[in-house]
Amino acid sequence: MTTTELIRGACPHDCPDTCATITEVRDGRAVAFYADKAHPYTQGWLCAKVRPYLERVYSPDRLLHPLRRVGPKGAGQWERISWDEALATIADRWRGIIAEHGAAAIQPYSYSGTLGLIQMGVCDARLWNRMGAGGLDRTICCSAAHVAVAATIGARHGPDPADVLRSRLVIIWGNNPASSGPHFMPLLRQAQKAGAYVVVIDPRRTTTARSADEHIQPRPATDAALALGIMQVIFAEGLHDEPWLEAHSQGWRELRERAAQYPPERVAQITGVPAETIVGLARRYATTKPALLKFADGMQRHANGGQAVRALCCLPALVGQYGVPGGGLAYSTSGYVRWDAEALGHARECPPTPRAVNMNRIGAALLGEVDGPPIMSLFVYGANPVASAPNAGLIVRGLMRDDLFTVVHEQFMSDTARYADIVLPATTQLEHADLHGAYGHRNLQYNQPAIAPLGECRSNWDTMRSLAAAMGYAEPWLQQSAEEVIQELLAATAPASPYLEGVSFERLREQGTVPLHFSDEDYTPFAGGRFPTPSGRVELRCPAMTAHGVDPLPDHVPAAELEEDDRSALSPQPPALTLISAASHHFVSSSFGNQPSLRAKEGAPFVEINPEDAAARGIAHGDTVRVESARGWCRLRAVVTADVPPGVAVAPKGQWASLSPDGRNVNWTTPDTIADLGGGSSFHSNRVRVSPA
Ligand SMILES: Nc1nc2c(c(=O)[nH]1)N[C@H]1C(S)=C(S)[C@@H](COP(=O)(O)OP(=O)(O)OC[C@H]3O[C@@H](n4cnc5c(=O)[nH]c(N)nc54)[C@H](O)[C@@H]3O)O[C@H]1N2
Ligand SMILES: Nc1nc2c(c(=O)[nH]1)N[C@H]1C(S)=C(S)[C@@H](COP(=O)(O)OP(=O)(O)OC[C@H]3O[C@@H](n4cnc5c(=O)[nH]c(N)nc54)[C@H](O)[C@@H]3O)O[C@H]1N2
Ligand code: SF4
Ligand SMILES: [Mo]
Repeated sequence: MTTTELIRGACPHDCPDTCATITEVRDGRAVAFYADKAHPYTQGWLCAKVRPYLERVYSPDRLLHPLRRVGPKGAGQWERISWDEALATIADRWRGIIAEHGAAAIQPYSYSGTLGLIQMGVCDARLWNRMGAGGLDRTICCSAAHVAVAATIGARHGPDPADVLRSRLVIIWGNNPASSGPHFMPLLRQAQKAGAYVVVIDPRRTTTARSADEHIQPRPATDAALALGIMQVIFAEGLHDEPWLEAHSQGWRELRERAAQYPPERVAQITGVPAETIVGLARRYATTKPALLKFADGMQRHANGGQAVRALCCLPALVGQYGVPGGGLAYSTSGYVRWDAEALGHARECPPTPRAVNMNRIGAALLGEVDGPPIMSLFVYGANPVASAPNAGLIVRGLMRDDLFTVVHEQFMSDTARYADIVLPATTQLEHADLHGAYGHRNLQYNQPAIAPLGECRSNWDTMRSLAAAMGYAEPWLQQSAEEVIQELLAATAPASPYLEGVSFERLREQGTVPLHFSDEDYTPFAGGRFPTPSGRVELRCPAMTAHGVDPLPDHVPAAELEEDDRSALSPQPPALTLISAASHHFVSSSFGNQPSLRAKEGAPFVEINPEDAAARGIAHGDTVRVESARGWCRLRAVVTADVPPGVAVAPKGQWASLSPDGRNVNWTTPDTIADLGGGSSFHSNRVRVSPA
């Protein structure tokens, strides 16, 4: 008799929602996949991307065996080899490179194909530490915000998303949850129905903006000015919460002086937002409570993104909203559990990391921009830099280097895998174990493997273990099972973490989802005005910023590339546009960008352009256009729409270059300039010319 097993899991993709999933397994095959109804945030539904997950798992395009390149780099000619041969080849090459250049010349590159503690976290640490390989600064997504948030309020602590039901005002600032974290939307709708006023601040009229009570469209990269303008009005009209600021903040009088430089008229000039709108928003923010300010990482992917986030983090303090249920700041909940670093990486038993490469500069680094030896081997896993990292043309040039030995561990023949010397097949979430925190809610989830690995696929961790053995590393912490590593991490982390009270591996395995533990005192982040900063206060003036080379007070520093005056009096060309390339609705970064049903829904790669800008360039709706920056170009289909304001264009990230008609995607144009804080990315500080192709 055949029985059906129900296996609990967690969605591993880079999304704040970290949904709880159920896989139905019969005769070793997954036959159904759906949301866990018991999970408080998943609420029994999955997004359009992940609902058809079995299409991904059982796709005929899955890589099932190791491959060796037999033609020129990038030509797509492969022969199948065994894992033993692949591992021996890699270990041989690496030993040679280590002997000649040192282990710094071996560069791992990984990011958010999976957010699992094991497959993303431990796999970024143990093997590479043991080897003394080159470090990777994982800066592509959110590092400017992480530094700004940590410096200002001390930790990425955030409310339970359901607390929005207590809010009377919700300002969603540069965040598009309708696409990027959809489980927030039903709660937002419910809050709005109960009378909360919803404001969206985004240059683009997004799906989220469409349903707001008010949509404010600043010019890209002017958010710090807008926030300071709001502060100016609040201070000037005496609407600030002075007793709260006195008791719980540092530097509010200096911030008031800084804000005084941003009266509404000046801010209107910088941001393009009318002065009355700024005054209206400031008054509303200061007088409607509880007021929640929610932002995410999209708005900080600018050259000045760090300071913009600093400014946003100051706002709730001015109106005394930190620590108020339904008020405060909703950025991320990922800071509650800080996994014990030593258990994660065993760094103390290893040589020091010789250097680190900022992943935003991977193209330049491959072409020699490194301290010390050149990168001689690149090992990519859980990432697709050719599709997702900035200035892709430069990355491809780097990958074409004859003397570079590239290994890519992937589920699919991605834009990046195409340039590999060796391709290794990777498991999907249904085929491996992992533990997941979330950045949009406050639960831990265990992902139990539902089916055996397809073909010869191995998980990231099993691949690391195999590589460790091939290199002759005998440390037991390079050979444990994923389950053992999870137990080690829980045991090492729990004693110092009040939020892990009552969490055990047994409970996780049994229940799938276990909520973090909150006492009445710390249920609401920063309750009582307590902040885990050096001063114990919210640091409006933040001395630590000086070490980052940034003003200790938030300020608007224009994003250099966006300020270039490219209108020559002699040139008949229309001016360049600012190109935002934020989340697509049907992909997660480039993940899913090859899934036929989702590609059909997303449509051919497009760029949105305002009717005025289209007319000035002789572009009609549906035309193929050339989008070109100082770095490179790509061709996209023009969508002429008033959803984007004049001067701005929008081309979502995530399309695969190799599946696009011109073999390129939007990242051939994006800047690899480093942002003002945390080595962050600046994808959207991108000046492009758009012309008929
Ligand atoms: N469907 C889907 N979901 C995703 C992803 C995906 O690719 N697709 N990506 C995932 C990842 S990796 C992340 S980090 C999160 C990101 O989550 P979000 O930050 O919500 O997503 P983004 O679309 O990157 O950016 C949000 C908005 O910022 C706006 N924006 C850009 N520049 C500015 C600016 O200067 N000022 C303001 N105010 N707004 C600006 C964009 O127009 C965009 O609508 O989403 C995750 N979820
Ligand atoms: N233009 C533009 N580009 C952007 C952004 C933007 O706003 N604009 N946003 C950036 C952001 S926020 C992010 S987070 C990055 C994300 O960039 P990346 O981290 O490179 O993520 P993806 O492009 O989704 O590629 C992940 C790859 O990992 C593979 N994968 C999934 N699970 C596993 C696994 O378990 N093992 C292995 N070995 N492979 C696996 C998938 O098949 C996929 O090809 O993209 C950035 N790129
Ligand atoms: S991508 Fe996000 S919304 Fe979709 S299933 Fe995964 S966690 Fe849930
Ligand atoms: Mo991201």
